[in-house]
Amino acid sequence: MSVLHPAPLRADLAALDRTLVMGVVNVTPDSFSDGGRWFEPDAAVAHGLELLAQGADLVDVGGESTRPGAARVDPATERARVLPVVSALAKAGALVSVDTTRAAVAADAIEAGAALVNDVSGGLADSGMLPLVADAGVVYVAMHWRGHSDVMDGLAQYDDVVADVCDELSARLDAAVAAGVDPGQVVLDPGLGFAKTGSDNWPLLARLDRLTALGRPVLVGASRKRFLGHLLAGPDGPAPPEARDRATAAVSALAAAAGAWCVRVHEVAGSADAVRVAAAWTAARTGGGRG
Ligand code: PMM
Repeated sequence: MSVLHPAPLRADLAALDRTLVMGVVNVTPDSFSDGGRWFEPDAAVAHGLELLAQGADLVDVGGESTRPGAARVDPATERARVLPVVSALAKAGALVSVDTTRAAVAADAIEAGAALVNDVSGGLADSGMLPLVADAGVVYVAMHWRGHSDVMDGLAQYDDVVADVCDELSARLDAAVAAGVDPGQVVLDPGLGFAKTGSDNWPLLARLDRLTALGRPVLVGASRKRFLGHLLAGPDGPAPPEARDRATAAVSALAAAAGAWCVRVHEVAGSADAVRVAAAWTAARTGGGRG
């Protein structure tokens, strides 16, 4: 087995020797990539099921936009957006992750069937989050973060972006362990686009080995992000979010080949193929060729 999985992870997924694909279900009116399309609970549930049918291994349900500049939603609104969707998808047999920085929302989502907590603040936004994760024993994604979306663009100052992000994530892992979280529960994420300039994202991808060297599974969320829009810019300016899916799939292939545990994507089919290509490629290199 070359892919390092966190624990506890559902047995069928823990048995896979490839990078997993997390499909994004944003129950928000204003996400940068798909804002508003799945805002009604029924539409969000149907979209989650469609992503699973297209090959997602798990789905990530979020009710608060983290688009650069976005204002916060209140906890009651966030809760009302995510809980019915988490509950319905979990009941349908999906492995569900909840994308929240709030401990109370995470606790209710776990109660409703979520098996993962995806916290873009890595425990910094809510002091109750790490104790909750320790207590609940769920998989915890700790993303690199320096501040909420309304201020994060001003916080993109690094001496050496790869070293600084690794140091800050390492500190979040230490904080989680100090709060009683088992290190085996923790997944680390470089937080592409969060307090990062466009050019900060590429070294983080290119040196994913520095992040995997911290000894924890790594999640990569490049899907439809601004830096891909700039990469693919034409005469009319940056490519729009929906035109970034092929580039996202290319990142998924490269991230998987570099040892990522999971890729978080809006368009699943391309990345589902990409992670399988990377697994066959890696297996052949290590002498265990398949297919
Ligand atoms: N990016 C977004 C939201 N949640 N979670 C993790 N772990 N990593 C990410 O990179 C990440 C995330 C922003 O994208 P969206 O608004 O399209 O969901």
